[in-house]
Amino acid sequence: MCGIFAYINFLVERDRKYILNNLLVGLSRLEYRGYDSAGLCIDGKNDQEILIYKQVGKVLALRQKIEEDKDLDLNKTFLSHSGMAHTRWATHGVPSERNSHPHRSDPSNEFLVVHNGIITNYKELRAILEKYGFVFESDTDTEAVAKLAKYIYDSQKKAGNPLSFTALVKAVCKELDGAFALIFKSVHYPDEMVAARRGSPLLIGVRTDKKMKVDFVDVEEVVLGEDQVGNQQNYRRVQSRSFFGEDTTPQPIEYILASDASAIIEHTKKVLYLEDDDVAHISAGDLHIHRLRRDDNMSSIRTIQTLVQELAQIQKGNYAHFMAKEIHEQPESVINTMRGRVDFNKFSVNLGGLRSQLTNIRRSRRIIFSACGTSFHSCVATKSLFAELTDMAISLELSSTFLDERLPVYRDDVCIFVSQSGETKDTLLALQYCKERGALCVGVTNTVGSTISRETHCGVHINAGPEISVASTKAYTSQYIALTLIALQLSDDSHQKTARRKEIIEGLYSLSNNIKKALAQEETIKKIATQQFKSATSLILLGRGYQGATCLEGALKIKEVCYIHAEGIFAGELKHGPLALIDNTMPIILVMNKDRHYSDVENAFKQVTARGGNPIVICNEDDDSSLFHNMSTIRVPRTVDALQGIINIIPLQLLSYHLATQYGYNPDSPRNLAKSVTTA
Ligand code: UD2
Ligand code: GLU
Ligand code: MG
Repeated sequence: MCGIFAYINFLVERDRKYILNNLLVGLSRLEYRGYDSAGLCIDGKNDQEILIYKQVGKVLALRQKIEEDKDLDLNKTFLSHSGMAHTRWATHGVPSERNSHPHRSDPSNEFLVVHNGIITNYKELRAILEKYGFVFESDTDTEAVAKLAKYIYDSQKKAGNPLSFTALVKAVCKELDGAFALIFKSVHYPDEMVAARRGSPLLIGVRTDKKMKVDFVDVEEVVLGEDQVGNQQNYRRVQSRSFFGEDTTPQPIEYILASDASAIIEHTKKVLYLEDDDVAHISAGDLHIHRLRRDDNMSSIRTIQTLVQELAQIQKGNYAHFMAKEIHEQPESVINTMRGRVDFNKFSVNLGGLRSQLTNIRRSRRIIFSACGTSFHSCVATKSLFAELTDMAISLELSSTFLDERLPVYRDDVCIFVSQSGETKDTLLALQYCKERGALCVGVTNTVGSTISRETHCGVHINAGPEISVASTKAYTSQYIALTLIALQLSDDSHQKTARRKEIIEGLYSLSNNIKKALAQEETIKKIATQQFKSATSLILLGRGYQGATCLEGALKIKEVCYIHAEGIFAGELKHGPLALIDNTMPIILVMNKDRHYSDVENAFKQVTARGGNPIVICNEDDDSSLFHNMSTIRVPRTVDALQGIINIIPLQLLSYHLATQYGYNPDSPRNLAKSVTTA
């Protein structure tokens, strides 16, 4: 993770040289975490002017750039001042000056923001803000935060309801999804600063001679309110913690905010770790910690209400359903999963979330995967690659049966838990079971701050963005990639496997384009749904090797949203039973790729057609086999065997979507199902 450092002096006279040096040294203490660019902001000729400096590369380069600014008066002194700095590890947009932080609300720098983490709904926010006339200058998710601050500030002021800095930041944070440590600075609130966090660390150090309360006891104001049914016994805590005692005489004081204690420790040993959803306000030497939620006043602000409504509308984009939107988002979501993690020039993978545990994972005796539903299928899909690359014993357990069977788990096991929401109850219970037995627990989740993400020892966020449709689509492809990345990283100490790793990383590089090509088959697939499968009541999906998982997942999609019985079958099993089901009335999909299982699948094809079966074949674009000359085919681009399943699942997602809509079902909320299954 990259870094944030901020410094505020109050009634302690400091010259600009001191302030700048403080910020730059602070950043250099965070350098060990890795970053691709750096930036900072300080006050200009007065506190109505903010100067911003940004540079790609090292903190030293930023320092040199600032030193080259001959107009900058380094001797100018400030009795009170707030400045902030950032090292960036890009998640959205390439490392470049324009994408470096701080980001601003507008050309006159009214609001400045530094951010660690990812705002997953930035696109929707950006679309709205652009509609209101904001002109974006970067490709980052962060910029939307700065612009949103100005938008809310301006509109509340116009409505005769000017907001305090804290109230403003709260209003902004409530609209943000994802993970953040954020610091705001504004010309409207000179010498003040507001910091907020959710999911990404942030702490505050204080340097003062003033006597502090040793511990930060909650100042609890109990307000008697009415709950929704009118019972007058609903206590509400007004959560604002004051840092000091009753003495309110202004005293000289300095604050240091950072994402990591290593940058604070040389200034002070008195630090306070912010918790998730804390909002810290520093003003006139005082620090107040507020809570983001429970401030009911905010929800009555009109601008924000309209914003929320528009957000919901815009979220669906031009699609009729979230499921369609999410299927079509995949060329982009797969890139987000890899962003900042894969170096396509050096053919290497670097997962920040696993770094500290890599040696332990490599030393372990076996890997156990545990998940449910689609997440389980992503484990099935990547299992053989794990075995191939890591040479470790691999086992795969449905979370619910894991507990039913009370399987033995040992201290030298690594258990990988996969869950989109990070709240899946069965998986969470399996996690607790393995943790109690001393296994190293690794999470693969889409939701930063979720229970599984917090309870696991380490893990990887798949960064697919919010998935709203109950039927999972983009989370599957991103889980598939995240697991592939873990396997690649675990094997990067093996020279033997270099060529194989390279081949897969090349496949990852062209994945997004290949998904686009698969999506371009939509009309063909729609025709199959509306013509060939129109009255299907049952469906069989056949495949082998890597494509077994594709068939299981494709069948699950069809069950979930079309309410048709569908079954994914490993083709090697045909003759052991399922062949009895085949006749000329049974709808069949056969997945047949040019990989080492091709001839085996050819056999399955023959077995099926010999019994009157008329399968629809999902095959590669370049497959000119005469076998299925007269059959319906869905042609997809060819990629490396281990990734082919990511491409192949696209037509099946589209097929289930179009089948569901032609029956008049709403695929976003299938009957009897909930998005995240939080009951066991
Ligand atoms: C982190 C930041 C990212 C960016 C990047 C820069 C967050 C959430 N991510 O991404 O925005 O700044 O660093 O290097 O701030 N974890 C679990 N269980 C799980 C998933 C994750 O314990 O199920 C842990 C993981 O071990 C790590 C942290 O959560 O300590 C963040 O995981 P990540 O995958 O988001 O990490 P990374 O380095 O890709
Ligand atoms: N998501 C932000 C960006 O890409 C912040 C990344 C970071 O944590 O440095 O600019
Ligand atoms: Mg000042």
